[in-house]
Amino acid sequence: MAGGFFKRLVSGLTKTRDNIVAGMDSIFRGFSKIDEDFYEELEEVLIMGDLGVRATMNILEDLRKKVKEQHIKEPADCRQLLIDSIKEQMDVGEAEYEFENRTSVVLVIGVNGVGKTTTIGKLAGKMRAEGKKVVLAAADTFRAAAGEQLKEWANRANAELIGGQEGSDPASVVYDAVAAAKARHADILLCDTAGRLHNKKNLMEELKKINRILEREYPEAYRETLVVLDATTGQNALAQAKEFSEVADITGIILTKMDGTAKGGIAVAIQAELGIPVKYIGVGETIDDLQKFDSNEFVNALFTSEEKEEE
Ligand SMILES: Nc1nc2c(ncn2[C@@H]2O[C@H](COP(=O)(O)OP(=O)(O)OP(=O)(O)O)[C@@H](O)[C@H]2O)c(=O)[nH]1
Ligand SMILES: [Mg+2]
Repeated sequence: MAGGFFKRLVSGLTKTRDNIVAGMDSIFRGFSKIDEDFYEELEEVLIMGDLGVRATMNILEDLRKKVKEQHIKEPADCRQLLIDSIKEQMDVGEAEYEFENRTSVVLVIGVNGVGKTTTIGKLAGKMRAEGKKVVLAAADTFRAAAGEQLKEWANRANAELIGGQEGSDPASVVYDAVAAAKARHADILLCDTAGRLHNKKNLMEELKKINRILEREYPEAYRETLVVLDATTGQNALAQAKEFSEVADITGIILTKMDGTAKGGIAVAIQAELGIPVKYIGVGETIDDLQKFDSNEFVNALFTSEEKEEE
């Protein structure tokens, strides 16, 4: 099971593990029987670990039921039941990556600073490495340096960039980018958007406009709308995901800054509460720091100690 990939995930989740699993294990060790106090302490660890209220309640309910049915007496015997239950909570079916194999448009949305532009750069790098033709649309015309930043990523990834003047209409940038993507027979068009729209109504209007252009100009393309969330913001990220799901048909989530955060449990909350798959996680600032997300693997990595992995 080792392998560099899993090892990196295990090591990236160190703080989250210290936050959640260490707390759980001390409860399993500290309690001699399964009573109300035991459940209450577990609840606190799960909530503090950013698993979210709903997932926490479901997990505990499931645990109580299994403890009863299987006549479990030892707190330590609950560990595996909890792991299984967390996995069940996160089950949203297998994440689909069809857009990677088809002619597609990926719209990347999220509030400012979460890592949209960086993630697009990483995705572009990944697709280019697979030999795909990639076009980037710099549809964040709101922030002065946004186009330049994406341009650097385009150079790094060796992808083509279509941009517009600062303050120009993002939908018109998307229009131009679609034309370019068609002319060059691109496999994938990645659209960066502005994170700084003053309110929900503006955001909704802008997304609507962009979607209209895509539907009209590029109906043959497979559509993917990914919301980028900063894992270090914990419950705030969950709230953002909810807001975006009200204004857009989200097909997946990208959780960034999973490296070094203690709040990785938010991945559980998002899948359990919203039923939207986390498709990628960002684990650093360089072009290679984007990984596909698999919840089983995530939970396994969370409950594996680094020492054990090295044995
Ligand atoms: N450690 C770490 N840093 C990241 C990750 N993803 C993005 N960042 C950093 O987060 C900061 C913001 O990233 P951007 O890509 O500019 O975020 P954005 O959402 O495009 O921001 P706006 O365009 O201002 O809305 C940068 O310093 C990135 O290097 C990640 O997975 N891990
Ligand atoms: Mg940006």
